Amino acid sequence: MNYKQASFWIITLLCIATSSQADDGYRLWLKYDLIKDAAKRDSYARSAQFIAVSSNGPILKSAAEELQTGLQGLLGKSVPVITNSNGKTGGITLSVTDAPTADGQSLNNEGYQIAKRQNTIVITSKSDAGALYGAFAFLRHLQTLQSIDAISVTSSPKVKYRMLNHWDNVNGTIERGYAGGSLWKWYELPETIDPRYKDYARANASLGINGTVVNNVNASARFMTNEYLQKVAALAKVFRPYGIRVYLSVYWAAPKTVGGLKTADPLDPEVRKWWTDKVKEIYQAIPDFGGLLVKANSEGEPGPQDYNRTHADGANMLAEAMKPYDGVVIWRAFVYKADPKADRFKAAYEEFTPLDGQFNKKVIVQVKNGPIDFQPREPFSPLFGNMLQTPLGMEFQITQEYLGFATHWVYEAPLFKECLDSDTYVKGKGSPSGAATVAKVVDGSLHGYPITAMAGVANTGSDRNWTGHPMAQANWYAFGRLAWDHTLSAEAIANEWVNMTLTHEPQAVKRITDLMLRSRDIYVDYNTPLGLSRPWAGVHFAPEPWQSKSPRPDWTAVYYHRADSAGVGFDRTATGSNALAQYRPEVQRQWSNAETCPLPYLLWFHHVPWTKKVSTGRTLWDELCTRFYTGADSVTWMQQQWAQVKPVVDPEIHADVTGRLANQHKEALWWRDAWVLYLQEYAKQPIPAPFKKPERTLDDVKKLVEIYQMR
Ligand code: GCV
Repeated sequence: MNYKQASFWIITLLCIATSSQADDGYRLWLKYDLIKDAAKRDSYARSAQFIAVSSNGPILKSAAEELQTGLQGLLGKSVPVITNSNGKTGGITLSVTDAPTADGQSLNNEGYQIAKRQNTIVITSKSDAGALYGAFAFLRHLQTLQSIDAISVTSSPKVKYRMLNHWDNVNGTIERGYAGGSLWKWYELPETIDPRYKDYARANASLGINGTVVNNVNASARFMTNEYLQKVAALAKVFRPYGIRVYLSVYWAAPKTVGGLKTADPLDPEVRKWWTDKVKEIYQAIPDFGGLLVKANSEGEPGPQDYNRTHADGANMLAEAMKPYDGVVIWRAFVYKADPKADRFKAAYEEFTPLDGQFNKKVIVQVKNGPIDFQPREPFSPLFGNMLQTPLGMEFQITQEYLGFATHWVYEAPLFKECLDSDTYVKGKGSPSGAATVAKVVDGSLHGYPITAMAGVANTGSDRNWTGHPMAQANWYAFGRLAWDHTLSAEAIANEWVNMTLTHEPQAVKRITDLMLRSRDIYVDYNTPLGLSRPWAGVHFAPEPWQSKSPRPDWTAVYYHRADSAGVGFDRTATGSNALAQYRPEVQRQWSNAETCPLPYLLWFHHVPWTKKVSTGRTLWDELCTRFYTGADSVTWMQQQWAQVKPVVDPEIHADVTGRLANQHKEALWWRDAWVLYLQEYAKQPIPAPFKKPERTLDDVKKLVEIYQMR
């Protein structure tokens, strides 16, 4: 071997060695790396000698294929798929049956049971999709190193439609996307199918997500053309074997833009016919099409109100068109008008509660978790306590529009849980006693809604690791797990995800889980503590609490925090906008008194004097400063915790997160300084000890922010 050949081999071997170590995050939580503990591997392998599948349907095929891939990776052995076990034991059987489960536990159509019977793992379900979810749940069991000796898991989804909403545009950009461009290559579809589409479907199916709205709610009319429907149909074909149905966002004026009609009035017979024909065309292209999502008369989008019709008129017209098919209409309640005197907080309630009971039974009204817009901390939307006759779907935002984009590490499960576990105090059929939580409204158990839904605005993009920030994968994961079962705890989900994605080392698992669980409160502390909200302008990233100029008052920052020489916060009690009246009396009682209102919501509902003592014993000003300073300092704690786990986390992921945390710290200080220097101009109070006055001036911070606004 000459010198050239030798160096070629050295470089090649080095490359192989490094690439087999480095983890680019593409595999998400479906890593299936070889389990290091040989005894554990052997114990699993004894029950994984074959995979028996009774039929060859596409979804069952996916389930068997996933089990094969997973077992190959985790156990390092190839497991055959057979169609009939012929009484053999020691394998895994996927059994789709209508018969009751062995122990009589009930399953709904997509649920599964995993049990060990005579040395065989039996995954029982009523549908092929249930078997697929059971297969993923079994793999999760192995990935989290749990014993399968007496495995007994029974699980059914609590919500029927569990979906991602992609705000992806036809030109490949994503509205509020921070992980690259769109996953969907519209210009290449339908002829070219990116293999990534299948991995996207696998990841979603592993969580039980069964629907995806592929285009932005600020919708393009193009999706209502046959040209684009063929592209969407090609995606649907890839997703189908994973139990995922495709949905489309609707541009309300499509009958005009695409159909050449003079109007989009929902009561116009020609418009109605146009939609009936269009829906028929959609189902011809995509027989299992899931339904239509509509943002109407919101933020400049057209809608039925343009013709003096109501949201119900619009939704019901589409529902009529959908009548022959197994699909739904999802109508968003995210509406507010540019009224300088109004409180935006109240808008959705005011427009939608008068329509309760007027919607067609195929309609779900999709409500954002809070009344404003996905803020780092919001009280639950009052609609959840006030639409007893209308199925309300939950809309969470997974993408971190207001949570630091892909720079800040914020684990969102505590945010989702906080809303889901909030008590609306509404009386329902399902739970006249006990907490009437938002979750029970959404899952239909309280009012007996026939259809139920939970949606998450996706944080996926074309970045190799899907979500930009590697830790943001946990937010996709957590959304999916909670959409399946909202009773899971944020901690249990984090623990599962860390084990599957980062490390099994117990101390590191605990450290990372703790870090995740605190991360959202830390962000809130340096960003919008005590119920401050929406301190941003256009980009929703840089602090701009001073921003007061906009064509619309409700698009300024000062509209929300209302800082003045007397104090800060939005008075939403009876002396102010009285938005509190939209909640049940029990909720009003908790929040209407500034003395007893929980601190996290204080400035959402009260304009509080700077020197007023709050429940911690500090004055409001001191408490705010304490939050801003300790919040920003806590990012240093996050950095220290993360540094500790370096030996047991993949080096590429570790380095990536280390860089992002450094950035987060820099920006947290920036948030802190922007807020305290700005508010100090009104509060006229010193920064309390032991905190030190920022070294920069308010002008310095404003200049920094200007950079982020430059074109
Ligand atoms: C898709 C917020 C976002 C918009 C988004 C809108 C909505 O206002 O900033 O980008 O538009 O919510 O949810 O419709």
